[in-house]
Formats: sequence, C-alpha cells, structure tokens
Amino acid sequence: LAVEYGLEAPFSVEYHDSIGSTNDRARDLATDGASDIAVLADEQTGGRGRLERAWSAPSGGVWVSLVCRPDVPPTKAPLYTLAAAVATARAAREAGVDARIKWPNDVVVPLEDEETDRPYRKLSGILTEMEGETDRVDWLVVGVGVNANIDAAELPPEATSVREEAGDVDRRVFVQRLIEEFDAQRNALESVVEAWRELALTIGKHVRVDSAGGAVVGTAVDISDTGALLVETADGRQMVSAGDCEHLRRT
Ligand code: BT5
Repeated sequence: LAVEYGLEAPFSVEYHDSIGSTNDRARDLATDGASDIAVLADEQTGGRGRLERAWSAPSGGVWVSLVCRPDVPPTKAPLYTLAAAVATARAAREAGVDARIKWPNDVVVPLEDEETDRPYRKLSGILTEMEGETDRVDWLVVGVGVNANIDAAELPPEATSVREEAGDVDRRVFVQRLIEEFDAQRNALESVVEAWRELALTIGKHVRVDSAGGAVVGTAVDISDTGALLVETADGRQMVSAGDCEHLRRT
C-alpha cells in the first residue's frame, strides 16, 4: 500500500484507509523501536488535538504522523513542531493556498477583515508527542492534520480546506512535499525559527495566549530560539512556551 501511495524516501510509509488515530499507531511503532516512518490515513475515526480535544478527520484529508528518533534533548522537541508547521505551510502555499502560521503550530488562512477577533480559518493542526529522559529524546511523533480535499460543511465552522481555498490537490504530491520539507527542516534545526518567522501571522498582532500559567494579553513581538512566544504586555515582556493563542482586534 505504501508503494501504491507513491511516496519515496526519506520516510517509509504505512497507509490506512481508515484508522482511529495515526498518532496512536505511530506511538505503537515508536515504542517498538521504529524510526522515520510516516503513518498516513484517508480517514481517522478518533483523531486527537492537543489537551484531549477531538480532531475532525473525514475522508479526503492528509492525516499523517511522523516517527522520529532525533539525538537531541527534550528542550529541542518544540523545534520539530515548528518544522512541521513550516513544512505544512510551504506545501499548502505550493498548492495555491495563502497559508500562514499562527503560533505555535496552527496553519491558517488569514481573513480580510482584521476588525474581528480570530481573523483566520484553520487549515491544519499539529500534535507532537514525545517520550524520553531528561537529557535525551527517545522518540517523537509529529502528527499533522491538513484539511485537503474536504468540503467546509464537513469541518468545524472555524476551519477551511485546500479544496475551499484553491481546489483539490493530489494528496501524494502534497504529502511528498510536506515530508521532504520536514526532513530538510529537521536537518537544519538551527534555522527553523527563522523559516517559521517568515511564515508567521502572529508576530505584530494583538494576542491573548491562554496557558497553564493563566492568560497573557499584549502584542506578540517575536519567538525565541526555542519557539517560545514573546509578548509585550501592559506589565512588561512575557515569554510563553506553550498555550492557545488567539489574535484579537485592537480595541
Ligand atoms: C491541533 O490541536 O490542532 C492538533 C491537531 C492534530 C491532528 C493530527 S491528524 C494526524 C494526527 N493524528 C491525530 O489523532 N492527531 C494528529 P488543537 O490546537 O488542540 O486544536 C483542536 C481544535 O481545532 C478543536 O477543538 C476544534 O476547535 C478545531 N478542529 C477540530 N478539527 C478540525 C479540523 N479538521 N480543522 C480545523 N480545526 C479543527
């Protein structure tokens, strides 16, 4: 089936017509020692977002989980998520979509109307899971979901798809580009943040970031070399390493 899907290196492919979650399957493979495998599915029946949220994954999307075993400390793991966001945004742009990155890991299409809260629609989300010691990652599973050839009616209202934005794509070409670009980014980890910045929609925006430490409201100024967001608030600058970020109107 992998051969039928037509993918070439750098990742070998395991393809499923339908599966619960490609991340769950990838985690099992990772636990068994596998590396550089991409688990792909046409449809997921139990797709997962961050924090146990549900992820809609009907037939026609690109649902893929990449198993990696990089020789890096866990502090570098967020860079793999940024690498996947860069790879996804570039593949979507090549498919004709005005794809940008909303910190940290959403690929979105901006809306014209900047005067509303959340002036973008979500094209793709990324869920990275990891196991390891304090000094070294054992494995990483980078799960990427892209609404490819799907009608908006099959997706949550805040979502969009490649079909809606630019027409259908050849998913084999899309996945091949995504994986090649991810591979290039992970082999140049020191420049991932720069590549991310070039595609970022968040920098310069008025944002609210909800994280474990509470809500931070202010202007997003930059991301750090570990991918944390720097926010200029009324009380000074704050770094947020993880959370949900929304762009707000400036009133
Ligand atoms: C994410 O979570 O954005 C990570 C999504 C990762 C999905 C991939 S698909 C392949 C792999 N296998 C899996 O099981 N998961 C990964 P988060 O930032 O928590 O966003 C979740 C929220 O996005 C939901 O609460 C909905 O509001 C919204 N949502 C759900 N499905 C969506 C979709 N298809 N398109 C856009 N938004 C969606």
